[in-house]
Amino acid sequence: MAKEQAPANESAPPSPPSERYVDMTGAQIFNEMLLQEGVDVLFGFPGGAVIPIFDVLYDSPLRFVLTRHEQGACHMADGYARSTGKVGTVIATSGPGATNLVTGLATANMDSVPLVAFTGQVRSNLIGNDAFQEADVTGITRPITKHSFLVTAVEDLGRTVREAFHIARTGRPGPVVVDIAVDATVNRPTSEPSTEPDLPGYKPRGGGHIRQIKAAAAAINAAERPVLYVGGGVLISEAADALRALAAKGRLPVTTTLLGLGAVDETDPLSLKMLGMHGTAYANYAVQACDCLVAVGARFDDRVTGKLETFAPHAKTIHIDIDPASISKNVVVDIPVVGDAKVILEMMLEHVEPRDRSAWLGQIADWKRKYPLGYAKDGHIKPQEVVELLGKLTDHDAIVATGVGQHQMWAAQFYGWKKPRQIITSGGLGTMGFGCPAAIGAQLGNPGATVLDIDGDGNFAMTMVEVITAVQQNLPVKFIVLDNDYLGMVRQWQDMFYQKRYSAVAHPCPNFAAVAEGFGARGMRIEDRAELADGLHEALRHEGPVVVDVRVEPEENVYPMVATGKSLDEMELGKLA
Ligand SMILES: Cc1ncc(C[n+]2csc(CCOP(=O)(O)OP(=O)(O)O)c2C)c(N)n1
Ligand SMILES: [Mg+2]
Repeated sequence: MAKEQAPANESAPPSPPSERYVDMTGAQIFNEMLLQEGVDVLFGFPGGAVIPIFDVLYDSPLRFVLTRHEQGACHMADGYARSTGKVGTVIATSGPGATNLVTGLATANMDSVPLVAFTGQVRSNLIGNDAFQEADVTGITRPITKHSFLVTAVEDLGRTVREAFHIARTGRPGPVVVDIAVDATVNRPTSEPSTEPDLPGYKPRGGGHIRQIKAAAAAINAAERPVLYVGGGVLISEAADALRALAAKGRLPVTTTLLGLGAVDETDPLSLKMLGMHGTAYANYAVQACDCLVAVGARFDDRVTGKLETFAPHAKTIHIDIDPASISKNVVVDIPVVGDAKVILEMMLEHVEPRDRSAWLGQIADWKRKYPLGYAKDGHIKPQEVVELLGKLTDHDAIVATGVGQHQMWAAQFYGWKKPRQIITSGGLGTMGFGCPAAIGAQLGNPGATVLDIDGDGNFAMTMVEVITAVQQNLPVKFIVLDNDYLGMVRQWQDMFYQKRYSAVAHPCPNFAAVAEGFGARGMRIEDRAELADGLHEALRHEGPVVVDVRVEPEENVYPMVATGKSLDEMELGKLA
């Protein structure tokens, strides 16, 4: 645990450590920069090249969270960042410590999550010599980060750390690596260095162009069947209120991507829930029938569009995004608006007019009645009913991390989302093992909140070692494993497209409850529907971390499903109740 800061002596102020960076070691400057940036939690794992930094952390008011694996640390920083909107921070040593961050960095990069990762590097005069625990970390991480820096001189350290935070949190956010040669942490600067960011070539966009905004509003006003298609960018830019106001004023139905869940309250009649491969039938039908599609902070991912050539075939498309590289990348759009979603939506609100859309909304209500999300509640416990119950028992108000697979889709479909930053999930990279550590990071950033990890057995087995971290940090995360003994999503594809030839998907698991007890957490195992509601209720009431191994129907499939290469309206609907 980090130490408490020594209380200030009011009568006779102690001579403070010099405030001049020239008197500090690089490691002390590093600590000072993190404090100035408002960092309160740093996740990570030590090693030779970062011992000087850890020596300073020993006395720092920063809370350092020692994880069991660097991948866990990176996902924790990610969960912290997604759930709070602040920059997450992680530190690892050179070589293997740094390479263990790679999956976490790529995960954050694909989902535009602001992270700063500090990695130790070998002594600067040894770089390139195949020194012990040397890896070309800036080279390895450049394609999977927003930016990466190598610091070899202590004079550059403070400024570079601040530049990293600036780049991570502004524009389209993303992960930034600062690779620091060990001598830059041990040495003191030769003269007083500036710590002001100096990035003349970096100019993130602000608000959008008024002409484009007016054109977009005019297209919406002229439309008979508009749909708002909302991605994670809306949550990142804190634009949910503006979006809700716009939808209400224009009577505009809203569908969201996986990362956009929570941008609208799903109980609002204007909500179509999620679209895409496992989206609702009514969202997909609406997109295919709409005459104006307004994409906000979304990137036309292939899991959303299905067959590109037939995606939203009748629509005039408007695309609001802060990243100009996202515009017309997959779908050529009619009206691009580049800039911050919140600023643009607030401006658009003035120009979008109230319209009677009862015919269109009536059609949508009809689809909702005909094709609701559903499942048959027979036989074994169904994974969908576990998610539904969790939604009810937590008043749809918990922060929910997930792994990747069937359970992730059921969480998305059945929890009942109502607010931003509620779902913490790996959308772009689809990283198995994300849920457990991300939930821990989210709990650290939201001490009073109920935080769940709705996980799959395969995912949980990958990173459940971090339950030990939750125990040590005394974090009351509820890990709910939808345990179907299968790598279920892969099994589903083999079931539907490979004649049930189940190759390498049977995934017999340990008794997760027993393992959890071994880790010092509470463990529970639920096999019977009769025990389900009480069991979950008890788990939620438990004050510490708890792992609930829920044995669910092994061969349940996720529906609706748009098979690869099919259009959105060519869904397999399955047995919708
Ligand atoms: C690191 C990683 N490896 C492999 C995959 C491919 N994959 C996606 S879902 C999945 C199965 C997940 O199994 P489980 O955790 O049991 O969840 P379920 O689908 O059964 O709910 C696999 C192997 C992935 N997404 N990430
Ligand atoms: Mg499974």
